[in-house]
Amino acid sequence: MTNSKSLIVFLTLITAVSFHAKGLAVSAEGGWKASPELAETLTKRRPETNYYEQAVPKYTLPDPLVTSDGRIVTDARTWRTRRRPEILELFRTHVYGRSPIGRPMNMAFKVFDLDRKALAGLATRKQVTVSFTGKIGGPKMDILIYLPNAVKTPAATFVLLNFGGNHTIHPDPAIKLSKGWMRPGRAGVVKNRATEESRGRSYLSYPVEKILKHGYGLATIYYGDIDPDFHDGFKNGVHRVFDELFGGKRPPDAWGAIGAWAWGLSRAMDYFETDGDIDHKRVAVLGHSRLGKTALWAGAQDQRFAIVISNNSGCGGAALSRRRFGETVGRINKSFPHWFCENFKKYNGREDGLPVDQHMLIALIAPRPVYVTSADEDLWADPRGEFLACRRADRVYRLLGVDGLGVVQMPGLDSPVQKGAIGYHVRSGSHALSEYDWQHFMDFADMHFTGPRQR
Ligand code: GTR
Repeated sequence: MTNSKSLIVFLTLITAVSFHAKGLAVSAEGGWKASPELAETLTKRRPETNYYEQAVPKYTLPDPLVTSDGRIVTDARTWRTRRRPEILELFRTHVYGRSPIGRPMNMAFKVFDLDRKALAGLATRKQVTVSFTGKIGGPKMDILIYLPNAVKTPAATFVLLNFGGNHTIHPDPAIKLSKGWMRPGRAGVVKNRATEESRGRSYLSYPVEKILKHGYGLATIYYGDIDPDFHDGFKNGVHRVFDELFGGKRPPDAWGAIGAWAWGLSRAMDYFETDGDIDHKRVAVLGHSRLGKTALWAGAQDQRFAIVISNNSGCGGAALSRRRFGETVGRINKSFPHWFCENFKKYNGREDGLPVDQHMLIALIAPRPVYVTSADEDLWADPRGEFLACRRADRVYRLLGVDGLGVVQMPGLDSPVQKGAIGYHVRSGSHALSEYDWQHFMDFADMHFTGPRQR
């Protein structure tokens, strides 16, 4: 290398380092920015994906406060009676599909485990089988519930679906080992079935003791109980049984897997309403990633969920589709053809044609509190797109008389915004559900549930 060449390399390196340092300083003060180095690395891995802010196309979002026939919504009543139902219908028709409405007629609950001195006396543990049709051999799910013994019941409770089976969230040997079909690649999964090896393997994402000590209950369900996460033409899980009840035909707006998982969360809520130890008026539904998309859709449809939390939900979750940053509609429908309804595929590569965008999904939750998180390294899920969806939902919250997000600028890294009914943070690190996230969910719940310990 000649001297002048090495000088150029040296100067470029210095500039890159100072640019990076400056980038960090800027994000601490005035808003998070994706690391350019990370964007470059990810682009090399997936050249067809956009990871650069400057390459986000110009787009116009549909206005949550203008009805499809052009009327401006200026009062809460018109929102509730006209615009909200209209938006809900649009999401059913074009995105997630239509699920059976309400509680199935013969659904039955069976508490098959009750231990009031679980986890060395810290908790009451219950395990409940929900038989969706009440028929032997019919589809069913198991709910694992831990309730804090130190607070008076009924307890405010977090409910979430899990990826690996209930037994993966904690080493407690009494948790029933999940028998359902599992996606390959998870620790302790052999031939698509869980083994004892997988017990407690996901405990880092479920700080059970911490949640209980804080005064909250925790309920969780293996998502594959409701619908196994692979494309089988909707023959297994709850789809087949309930599709049959509706004549066996699957129209282009029939429910996909996310619709089914969200429906399962509502069935868990049906159970909570019957359990005197759970405060069903103070249930927060949450989920990570694909299950974050699910939590948002569950909370949007079922207003019994008092708080809704989306962790790194990305495309088809909290992120605005029109930005086409990271995962896109076309990409997600290709990788996971069973998640959304058939109609959603019409918008592959034509996001601007969608009559909704994801800020309207958040608006459907209003005025109930909603918390959205992103992770610094999770550019696939488009952190800025997730923040912007919150910001664009803010007007609906304000129309309904509550403070929404309360900020215009994206906050810096690890600087949560938790002032109003819309909470948001972008945390250091990668795509995951972490203890940091839980800490902020609990703080947020304390604020909106008037504190679990004051009872
Ligand atoms: C990815 C998918 C994301 C997200 C994630 C997950 O493969 O592209 O939309 O849902 O899976 O659920 O872990």
